[in-house]
Amino acid sequence: MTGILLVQGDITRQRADAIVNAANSSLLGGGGVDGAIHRRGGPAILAECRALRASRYGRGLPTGQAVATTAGRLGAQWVIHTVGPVFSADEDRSPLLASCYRASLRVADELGARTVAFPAISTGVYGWPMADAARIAVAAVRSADTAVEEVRFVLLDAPAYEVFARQIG
Ligand code: AR6
Repeated sequence: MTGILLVQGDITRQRADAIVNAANSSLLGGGGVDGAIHRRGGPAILAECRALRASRYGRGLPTGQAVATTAGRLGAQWVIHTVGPVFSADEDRSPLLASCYRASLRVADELGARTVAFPAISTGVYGWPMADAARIAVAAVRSADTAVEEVRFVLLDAPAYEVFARQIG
């Protein structure tokens, strides 16, 4: 069974087999978690992302999918990049958000990663309300068929941590 752990802090300070990046389709970096991961992880991550764009993902990584690179200087072996959906009040994109967690855990299984740290995907620049995102994230992880032993949600601030804590129950 996969254990779920909550941590408040900066995901780039975590030690885990894999750290998940809330990326965008370009895989070439951005703000938020993505910016922090590339800054602290160093240029090796971007080099592998560029190579992915030149090969398998010429059109970018589609929303809801995931792909791994080295973690560079981070305290992990791999970064798993996934692209969350932009929140929409008119359209239910929650299957895509759930897919980010499931696809990332599938990639983790392929790599043999046993501990995986996730940020709250789509809740920053992409505008997803935290409580709804937490509900989707926890349900997706709980229902995933995975060999990952520990999923750690790493929440930047206390309000986000509290929202996830309520969701875990
Ligand atoms: N550690 C943990 N959580 C963090 C950190 C950190 N270092 N930094 C931010 N958060 P976001 P998204 C929280 O915007 O919404 C980028 O430009 C943040 O408070 O990183 O999926 C990409 O390139 C929020 O709760 O990801 C994409 O273009 C959550 O992490 C776009 O943003 C996610 O915020 C992706 O947007």
